Amino acid sequence: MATVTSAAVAIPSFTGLKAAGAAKVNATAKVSASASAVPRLSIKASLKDVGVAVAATAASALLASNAMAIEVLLGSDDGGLAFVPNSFSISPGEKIVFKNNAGFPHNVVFDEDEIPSGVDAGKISMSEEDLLNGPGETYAVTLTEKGSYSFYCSPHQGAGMVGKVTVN
Ligand SMILES: [Cu+2]
Repeated sequence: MATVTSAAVAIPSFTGLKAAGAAKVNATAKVSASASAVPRLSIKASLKDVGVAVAATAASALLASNAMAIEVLLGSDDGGLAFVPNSFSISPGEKIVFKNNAGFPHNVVFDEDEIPSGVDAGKISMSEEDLLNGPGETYAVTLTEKGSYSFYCSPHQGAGMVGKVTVN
C-alpha cells in the first residue's frame, strides 16, 4: 500500500483519536493534581506527551487492521469535485470503499480502455446512470487483477473527477 494512501486514510481517524486521547488526558490530569501536591503544570505536560504517543500508536493499530480496505472520498472536504485520494496503490484483493463526502451525486465508473485486459469494466463499475445521492453512501469494489485502472465519476468527469488505482 502506498504511503500517500495510508496517510490520507489515517488523517480522519487520527484526528478523532487525538481528540479522544486529549480528553482522557485532561480527566487524568485533574485527578492526579487533586490527589497530590506535585505542580499541576508539569503533570499536565507529561501526560499530554503520553496521550499523543498513545494516540499515534492507536492510529497505527487502526491502519494495520484496515490493511485490506481503503477508503476513497467522493468530493473533497472543500467541495471540490475529486476523488480523495485520486491516485493510489493497493494489493490484489484489497477492498476499495468509495464514500460520498461532498458535492454529490457521484458515481464510480472504470474506463474499459484503461483497465487490465481480461477485466470486465461492467463488473467493477457502477452503471453510468446509477448515482450515490446521500451523504456517506458507499460503493465498494475489490480488484484482484494486477495492473493499473482508471476510473471516473460520470456526472463530473468533465470537471476532472477522475482517478487511478494501481494493483500491485
Ligand atoms: Cu462526482
